[in-house]
Amino acid sequence: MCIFCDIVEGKIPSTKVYEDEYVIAIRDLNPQAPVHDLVIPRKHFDNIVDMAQNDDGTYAAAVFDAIAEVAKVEGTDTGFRVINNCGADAGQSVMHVHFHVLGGRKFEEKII
Ligand code: DGP
Repeated sequence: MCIFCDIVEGKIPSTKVYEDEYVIAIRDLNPQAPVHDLVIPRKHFDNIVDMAQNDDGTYAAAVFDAIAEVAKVEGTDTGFRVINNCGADAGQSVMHVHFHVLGGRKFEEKII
């Protein structure tokens, strides 16, 4: 069972801000900034390593396009931050690869 597969399939409700053939983007349940969306490939990959090994580049390209679209749709395209937590030690809590798009405020120069 995977929460994000269920969201992709519409079994769990979410607020979608963007979708195409390969990815969806939804508002994060627990936002850390005025804009906090998650770009999620429709196909299940556990994390970036799984995606790098098993995607021919289609989903990776779609993720980048979607990130740019989300920033535009959310009105934060003059500055935003993209975060991926890869693996438990990095704080990944949902084991379906996803990319946090954060914006709507100025961030510090320090990344963490
Ligand atoms: P990470 O820690 O990188 O695996 O981030 C998981 C994010 O997913 C976290 O910020 C909260 C969010 N999240 C978890 N469950 C749900 C859900 O059911 N709906 C939505 N919209 N977000 C969720």
